[in-house]
Amino acid sequence: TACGGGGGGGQGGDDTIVLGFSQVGAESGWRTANTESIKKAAEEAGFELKFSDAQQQQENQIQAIRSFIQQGVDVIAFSPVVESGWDTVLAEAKTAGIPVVLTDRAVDTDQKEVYETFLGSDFVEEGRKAGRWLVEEYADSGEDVDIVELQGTTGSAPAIDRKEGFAEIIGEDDKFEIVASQDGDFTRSGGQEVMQAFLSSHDDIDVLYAHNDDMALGAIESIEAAGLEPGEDIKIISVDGIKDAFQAMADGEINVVVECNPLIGPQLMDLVEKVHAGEEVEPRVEVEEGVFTQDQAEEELPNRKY
Ligand code: GYE
Repeated sequence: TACGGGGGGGQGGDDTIVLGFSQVGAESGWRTANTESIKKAAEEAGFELKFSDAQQQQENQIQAIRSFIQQGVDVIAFSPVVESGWDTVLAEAKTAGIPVVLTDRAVDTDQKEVYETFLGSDFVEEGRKAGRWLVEEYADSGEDVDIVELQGTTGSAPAIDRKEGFAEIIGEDDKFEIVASQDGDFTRSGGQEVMQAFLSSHDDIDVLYAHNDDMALGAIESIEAAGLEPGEDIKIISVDGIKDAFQAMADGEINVVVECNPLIGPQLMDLVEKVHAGEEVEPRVEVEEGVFTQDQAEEELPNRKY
């Protein structure tokens, strides 16, 4: 009857909540922190967690969800790698009577009531915050500002929304132009390779907007390799706020980071418990986040938890 010590492998009693979680992958510092937060919070909540890593492939996620359904877990949660293509498997979970909670990334569906709630950030707003910083930074300049954009995984909610929010704000002034925009898959190597290609086809890049820190950090290597100074010759805006990006900001290499908080494990477990108990939950639960610039980086660095 002891309910402590979830890590020991012994299955809890009948009332232990079994949660199946399908994670996107391990593509970024953000994702690693997110996974740790979820595992720790599940353990603290006394849930049995079945965790599956999809290695950024939708097929793997669909397979994992089907296997959770087969095993008859109590609740399924997942962070969908891309927005579309979920209708069938979500309908299967619904038919099986297993509630689904979306975390971090949203899905695009017309189906009604196929998931209980979505816990995550407002990615459009993150893109707007990035755009607002840029507009302010170049407020006194009459010259054209040539921007390159490193997009996150094609078809993923954060890539679609961060692009949209940013474009909405910079679109208010003609001097801003996105001269190239490409998928770097949210990874350091992706950022490095795509930035290298951008640099070889464009001579006058003023700004890099990267949809996450890992791509920005990869891009910094290519900018340096091209004999340019990141943060000076090319201003860099990125999203997430991992420690390495704060270090790069403190070193003057990244100019601004829009925060996206991955530490959503405790909020997720809370929602899982509620939907399991059949309680009403809000259809959308948001995460709080800020914007940080170089002058705050040094001071904020010791406070960063991811
Ligand atoms: O920004 C990126 C990660 O979905 C918000 O995924 C998440 C994004 C995050 O790979 O670093």
